[in-house]
Amino acid sequence: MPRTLLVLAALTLVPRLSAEEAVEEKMAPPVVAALAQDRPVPVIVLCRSQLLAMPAGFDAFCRENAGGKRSELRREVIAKLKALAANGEQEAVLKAAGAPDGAERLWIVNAVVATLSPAKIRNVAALDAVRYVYAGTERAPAAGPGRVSEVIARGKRGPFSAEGLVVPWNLEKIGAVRVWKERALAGEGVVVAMLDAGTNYAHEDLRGNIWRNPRETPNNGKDDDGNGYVDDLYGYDFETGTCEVRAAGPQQHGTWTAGIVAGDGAGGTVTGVAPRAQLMLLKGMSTRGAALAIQYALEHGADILNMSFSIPGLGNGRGFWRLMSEQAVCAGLVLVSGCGNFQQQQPIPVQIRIPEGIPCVIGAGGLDQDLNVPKFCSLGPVEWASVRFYGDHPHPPGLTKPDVCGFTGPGYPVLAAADKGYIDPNTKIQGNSFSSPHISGVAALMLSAAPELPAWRVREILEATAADVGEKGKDNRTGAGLARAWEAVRGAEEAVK
Ligand SMILES: [Ca+2]
Ligand SMILES: [Ca+2]
Ligand SMILES: [Ca+2]
Repeated sequence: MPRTLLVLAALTLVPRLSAEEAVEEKMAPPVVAALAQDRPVPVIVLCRSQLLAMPAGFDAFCRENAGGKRSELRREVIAKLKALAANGEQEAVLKAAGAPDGAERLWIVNAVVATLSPAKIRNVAALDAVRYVYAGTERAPAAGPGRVSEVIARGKRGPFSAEGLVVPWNLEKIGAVRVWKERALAGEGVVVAMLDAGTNYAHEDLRGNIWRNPRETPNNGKDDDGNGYVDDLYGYDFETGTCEVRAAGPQQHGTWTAGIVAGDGAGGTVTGVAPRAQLMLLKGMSTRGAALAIQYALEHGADILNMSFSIPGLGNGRGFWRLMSEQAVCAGLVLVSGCGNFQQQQPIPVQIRIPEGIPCVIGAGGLDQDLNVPKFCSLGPVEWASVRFYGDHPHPPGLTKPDVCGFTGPGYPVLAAADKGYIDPNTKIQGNSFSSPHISGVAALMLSAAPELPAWRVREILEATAADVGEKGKDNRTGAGLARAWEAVRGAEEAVK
């Protein structure tokens, strides 16, 4: 048979999608389901052009930039991402959507967040400029100015010393104490962004370490630095559209996690792995909130993003998170997330969720004081075979997670909700929300020693220097084992020599 006829024969065998089916193929199943209900739906529209190919682009980028400097990568990658976001595809989306109120253009991924009617979603999905329409979770809040409740005076800080302070076992066992003492490193020059539920920045053990937006005048009702956010002094709450990021009430998740990163012992007990790191305070734990938070963190100089939360059931939306995370890591942001507390509630391979199940996100598993895995800790592996545009890591065997372990508690003090004091002994509060800031703290010590270390190397070095636990080698209960700050700092220094 002549070659052309063979090709024609092959073509006729492929079932042809109708135009309508082809458009629906570009929508996540929850979006398709919502179309039938004839009401506006929050969506995230993924445009055609992206920095990284899915799934292989991230590993290729890391290989090509193995000798890169983190500060240069940040500048270059942000510039490339912003150029992609301005290439006309987002304009085409907004036009096809009828310029909807409240639409937000992103650049960390070339995408548009909007709430659209079914007819407009069909218009948008039909565009060549659109690769996929993910389900969104919320409408953009009507931004209110808000106020920060206290403007903390900045004092000069001397070098960190734990002399005369109580230092709990978890900081000793993870190796932080040795790094402070022998290397005089405590996270100096490193900004850790906390994407959490609000933090009591007035706590005496945190207030010396709260990051401040240097070009924003607080509480004047103006966006002084022109970044789109009014009075964002310590960070921003992307969920409610206000600058106030202080936690209220007795359950202060964000105060506990912040304390484990950088509690400096001003009240007598050191709680933080990196007591001279600075904390940028961000809120917004949805897909939209996290995208805006990551953009903010990158543009305002954060080095690490701690995410002590976990989102189930995102379906193909996991792919959006993975692309966003990979592009953020390329731009020099170290991403850390606790592996969750769902061992007895959900099956493998979905116990470890988003963001901690993403390959480039450092998934922090948990150990107790005796290096046993508490029975609530989520276990790996994680599958990616079902996720649109990725399709790698089929289960079994899946992607091995966690990556490395911190301590879940209880048994060490955490910060009290009031402006001073500790919950000590900490007999009840525990979880992988606490494992994560241990790892963020160790990462802060590493970047304090080696600021130009590319972000993806942090996970590799943490794993290579961890103390193996349980089954030999990296395993699905404890990852590479317990993080060791001293060895990780040395590894980071070695890597940038
Ligand atoms: Ca501002
Ligand atoms: Ca202002
Ligand atoms: Ca092991």
